[in-house]
Amino acid sequence: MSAPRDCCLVLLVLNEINGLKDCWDKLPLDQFQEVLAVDGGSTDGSRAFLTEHGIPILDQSIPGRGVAFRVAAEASRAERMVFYSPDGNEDPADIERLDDLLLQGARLSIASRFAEGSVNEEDVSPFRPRSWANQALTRIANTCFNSGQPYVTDTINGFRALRRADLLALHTSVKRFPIEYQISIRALQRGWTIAELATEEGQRVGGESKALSWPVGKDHLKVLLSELPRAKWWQGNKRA
Ligand SMILES: Nc1nc2c(ncn2[C@@H]2O[C@H](COP(=O)(O)OP(=O)(O)O)[C@@H](O)[C@H]2O)c(=O)[nH]1
Ligand SMILES: [Mg+2]
Repeated sequence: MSAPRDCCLVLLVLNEINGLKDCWDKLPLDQFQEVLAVDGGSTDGSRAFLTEHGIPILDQSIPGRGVAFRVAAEASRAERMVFYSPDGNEDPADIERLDDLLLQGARLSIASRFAEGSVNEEDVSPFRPRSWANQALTRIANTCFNSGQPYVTDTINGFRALRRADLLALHTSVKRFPIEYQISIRALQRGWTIAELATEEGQRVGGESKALSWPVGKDHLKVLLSELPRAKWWQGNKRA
């Protein structure tokens, strides 16, 4: 058997008992030196399920996925981290692939719902507001912050991996959902190699999405505005 990866598999959990039960046997837990759950305050039995399966649970003093990312990075001792949401949207088969991309030289790897060959949860419907908003925000991020990297097709999906020290060094500040957008923008600003794999996004298994479209969309715009002073053309103008 190969040695476990020097990588932490982080489970981001807020009331995901159905998703946890559904994906559990497909998670490559024995391949990871460390597996941690960050819980945003579940009351549906998710905590008991994780405890029964021997997974340490980290608590957050305030809710939000952004906070959860930092709680995990501060507690982990592994070199690399894969962030996984056990809600049915993310394919467990991609977990190790994301870490492989880091081992092959990427500084950030992302499971893309919009790369060629990928599937996203709205593909079943002709009306795809979430995909359109995601792709528009991704286009803006590339236009403003990507200088010479291949186009990043999904700057927003949370299913991703990076080195723990890199995550800490980005000094992220977002408390809620747009944490991934801030990470992607800051990685683009720094010219990091970003590798994507085409993923098949599944449908949510039970529970509810906590990402309400309009408030989350607004939060993404706020992140974008706060990062704009570091956009490439803005920096260019300042130097001129
Ligand atoms: N630890 C933690 N996890 C969260 C929080 N908010 C959402 N999550 C988890 O993040 C994942 C993605 O959330 P979800 O509502 O499905 O967002 P969507 O996939 O964009 O609709 C799920 O596994 C949630 O349980 C939070 O505040 N803290
Ligand atoms: Mg989800």
